[in-house]
Amino acid sequence: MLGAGLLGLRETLRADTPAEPPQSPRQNENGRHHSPYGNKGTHSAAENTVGHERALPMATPDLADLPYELDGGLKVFHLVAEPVKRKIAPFKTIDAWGYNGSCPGPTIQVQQGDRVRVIFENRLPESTSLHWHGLEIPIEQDGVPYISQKPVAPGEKYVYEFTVHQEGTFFYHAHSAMQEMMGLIGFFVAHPEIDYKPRVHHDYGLILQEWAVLPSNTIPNTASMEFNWLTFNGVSAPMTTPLLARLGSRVRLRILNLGMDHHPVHLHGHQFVITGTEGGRAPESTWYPMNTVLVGVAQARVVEFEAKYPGAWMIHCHLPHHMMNSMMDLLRDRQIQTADQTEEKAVGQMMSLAKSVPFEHVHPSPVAANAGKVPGFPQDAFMEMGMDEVVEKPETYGLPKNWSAGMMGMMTMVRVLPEKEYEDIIARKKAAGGQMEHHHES
Ligand SMILES: [Cu+2]
Repeated sequence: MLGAGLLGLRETLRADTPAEPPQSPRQNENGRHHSPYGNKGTHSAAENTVGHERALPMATPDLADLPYELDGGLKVFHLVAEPVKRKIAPFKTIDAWGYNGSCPGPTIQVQQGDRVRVIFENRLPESTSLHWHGLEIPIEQDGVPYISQKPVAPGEKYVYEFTVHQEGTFFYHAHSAMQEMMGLIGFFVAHPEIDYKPRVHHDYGLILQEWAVLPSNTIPNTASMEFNWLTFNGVSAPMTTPLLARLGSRVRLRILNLGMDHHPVHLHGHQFVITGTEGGRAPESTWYPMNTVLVGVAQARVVEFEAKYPGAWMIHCHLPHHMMNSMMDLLRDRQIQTADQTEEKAVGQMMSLAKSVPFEHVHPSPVAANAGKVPGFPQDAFMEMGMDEVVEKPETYGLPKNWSAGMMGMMTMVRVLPEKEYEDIIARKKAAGGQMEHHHES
């Protein structure tokens, strides 16, 4: 089962962006689009997308899809809760909890109307359960310890089975507060029987999480309110894999939040509309233009926009402290020192980090000769950490040199690319093929 599962993961990782994306948005709208996802062996969400009115599967960058097997008409998934080592930044790996070796867990995608069975196994050191957030299912399937079921003890299995009559962006998670903060969450997307209009050409999912991990520690402090690591799909910028969109295409972004804070997620250079919530699709009469959406705890917000302008456009939480990574690890056991800082000392700090993770340290942006005499200095000076080579992947190809110095914390970008450049990166992704897992694994 594990072997088949891994195979399935590999297949679905490639599905990150369609192997043969629609030739042009128009062609897709005409309904000529057929699923590019040929699946052998295990099935994935793509299996049911052949019909021309069926939705594209969502891609979850830096995470895999959960494959399933068919038992008659029933889709059978296997989920294992277990401790997971997750590399959230090139120089920071944490001990989180997740599912099937992944934190957040792999993405489950089904069709509205599907009958679903999830064979769940608990390999955590304590009892847990699985809650299906937002799904209208019988109380026995609700996954709340003591209320709707006996907690699943370590080493035990439990089978959930239900019919998904809804469409929308849902999630699965442990229904125990501290376990949620250890990372036990994943997407559960139910695609509509007939695709939403207007149709989109790219569909991406982002899970927002926050972590309190002290310097030289690897275990999140789930009782702390001082979060120093902020992640999209389990990685901090600049490790987040950029989203790709063809110029002129329509893009859907599903943003899900499970943590202690609400995150105002901002998109640069474009306006979007909220087309759905954790409760399903929103009627078009409710759509209005905006570019920052507040994604509250336990909420999902689905936004859509026309990728009209070429460029690398940021998508990020706009809370200032969420636009940074922990700077504390720079000096291992000490917080970064910026008071009485000289340029020489600042560069020295960066170099000490560069020794442990080889990256080309680009000299920080210039400061004034009298900087030290100006009250308040320094603020962002000395904070840049360009590490382009360390986080290089096909999706970063062609970005301006030292781009990674501008990426920290809860940030990613959507790269709106003209046809030729888009195809070039897709070709590079294909060529990278088997090496792709390297970037996605913890
Ligand atoms: Cu935030």
